Amino acid sequence: MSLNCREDSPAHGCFLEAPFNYNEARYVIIGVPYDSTSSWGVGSRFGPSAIIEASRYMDPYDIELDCIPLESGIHTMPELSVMGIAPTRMIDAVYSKVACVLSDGKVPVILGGEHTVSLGAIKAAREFGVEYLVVLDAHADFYDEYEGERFSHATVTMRASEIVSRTLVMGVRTIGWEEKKLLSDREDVRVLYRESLRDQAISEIKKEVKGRKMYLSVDVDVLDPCYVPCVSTPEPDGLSWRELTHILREIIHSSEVIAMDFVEFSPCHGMRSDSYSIARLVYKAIGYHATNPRNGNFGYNSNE
Ligand SMILES: [Mn+2]
Repeated sequence: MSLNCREDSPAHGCFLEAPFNYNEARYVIIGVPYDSTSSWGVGSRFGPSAIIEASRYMDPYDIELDCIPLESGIHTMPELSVMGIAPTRMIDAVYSKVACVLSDGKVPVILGGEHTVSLGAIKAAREFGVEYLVVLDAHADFYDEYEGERFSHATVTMRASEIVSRTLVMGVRTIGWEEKKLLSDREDVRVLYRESLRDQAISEIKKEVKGRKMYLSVDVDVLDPCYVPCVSTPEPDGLSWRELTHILREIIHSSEVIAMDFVEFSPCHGMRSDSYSIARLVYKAIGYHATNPRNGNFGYNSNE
């Protein structure tokens, strides 16, 4: 495996305008501008740059955590050049980059792009001992094939579940009959529908993931479209900001997340609030990670 992960900072700017070089950073932002298989609302190739641009306007102090997670070091890599290539080649490119960053002991934070970008990252994480996958998504994405394609935004969780031993999908509020049938044959995959995401279910999940090495994938359409209207397939009755950040905090503080992604954001022209919200969400997740006593430098006491 090549160990040359270090590259110059990108021309389009860095997350939070952070001046950290690769060697001194704990977290590495990897933009994957790819949207070849979306069926509706193509444009997630512009997601990574819109999130990074919006992040420049955030204050790095986190009120909830009472610390500056940025002090752990966040480096932004140049975007991967994957637009227009076949999904399998894009997945290979993501795999190589993420494996490289993991082998340097850093935490890759992938910004999509459509959801298929996760597959390369999950494959890399699997080689670093991850057996457990948590996906937050409005959609089950559990088709075996979609429009003749095995690697598609609608098959991504099915493909991902073939890489890891255990998959948990949270926040689903739309699913096909065929997907439901495929799921009923799979004891290793659990779907928690949107309406069952109550406190009790979340504390059960917290126990289940405790101490486990984990990959976390957030399709931002899990949020209600009032927060993030510009996604490939917006679905009503999504999670509120508070519900989602609560779930992220519980999962990230209980388990050992080694890599994560935020996908499916398709910025709309002239709208700034949702790219800002996603930048904030990415930074929140980094903050939760940095304040997990197993991972971080901040000694934050979560209420177990
Ligand atoms: Mn989705």
